[in-house]
Amino acid sequence: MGVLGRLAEGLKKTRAALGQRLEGVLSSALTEEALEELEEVLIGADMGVEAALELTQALRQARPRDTEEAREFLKAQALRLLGRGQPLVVFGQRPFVLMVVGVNGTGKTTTIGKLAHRWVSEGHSVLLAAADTFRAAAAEQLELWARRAGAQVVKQRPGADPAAVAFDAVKAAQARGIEVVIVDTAGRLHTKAPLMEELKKVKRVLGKAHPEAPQEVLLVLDATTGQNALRQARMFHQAVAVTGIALAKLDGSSKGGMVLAIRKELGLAVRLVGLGEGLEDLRDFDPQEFVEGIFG
Ligand SMILES: Nc1nc2c(ncn2[C@@H]2O[C@H](COP(=O)(O)OP(=O)(O)OP(=O)(O)O)[C@@H](O)[C@H]2O)c(=O)[nH]1
Ligand SMILES: [Mg+2]
Repeated sequence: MGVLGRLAEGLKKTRAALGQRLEGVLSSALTEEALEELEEVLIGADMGVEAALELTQALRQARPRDTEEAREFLKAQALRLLGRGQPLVVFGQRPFVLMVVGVNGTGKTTTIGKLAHRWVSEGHSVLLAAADTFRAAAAEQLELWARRAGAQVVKQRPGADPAAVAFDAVKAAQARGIEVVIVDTAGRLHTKAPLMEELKKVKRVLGKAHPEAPQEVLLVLDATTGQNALRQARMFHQAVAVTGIALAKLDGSSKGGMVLAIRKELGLAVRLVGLGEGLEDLRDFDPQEFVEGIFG
């Protein structure tokens, strides 16, 4: 790892994709034509039309004197759009309950394993709820992560009601004085209404086990999916009021610009990024480092 941290390292592909074209535009006289090209470059980097327009418009008005000034201005605007970092922290009346949702295979269970490891390392007691009762071997996968992290698990037989597992997990945590419950849910397509209803039920039932629960609802998006992830986010947000995003697989993605689209178009903050498959490969999303990482 160099001067740049792991997040900026993970943004290597995004930076490379943006690379020369951005360089070309910024080093030209910023004519209207060049600004239009910039807009295209930003949209091509998955920042979404709205964020791309906003950044370009700001640059149009700023009339920077040279490339460096243009780049710094772009960074400042992107940073303004992102706002301050919002790390995911344990809070509220015990237990703190985090519900984790998302489409199939985005990285939910892996992110939960990494989070459990982090919170256990910080001295919290953690219990994982295997509310993915749909996929065979989902509970075993979660148990494996729990063992690695030093967390407990509550599970039931395959096919059990996920809301019942979630409820039991919170009750078990209360009985055992555990501080954190992380609820793993089955991957589901945002377009399948009955599955989204099931998710709403899990959330409702968590509220019956503990009046504050779930204190956070984390949507895990796959950073390699780009604009489709935005559609997913919209539907999940509608169903269960997402409070934050974890962007997994950023290490293999050239679409890191989607962080800006998520913020601008959905008003949701990326709180965590996944940078690999290991226990330690999770970082808080740091807007400053992100902006340096993509505009370099
Ligand atoms: N490179 C990389 N791979 C990741 C990351 N996060 C998850 N993965 C991989 O993505 C695959 C799917 O991860 P899971 O955690 O099982 O995803 P899931 O959302 O729980 O999947 P379902 O429960 O089937 O919906 C696994 O092979 C993980 O190792 C990441 O940040 N970087
Ligand atoms: Mg899973």
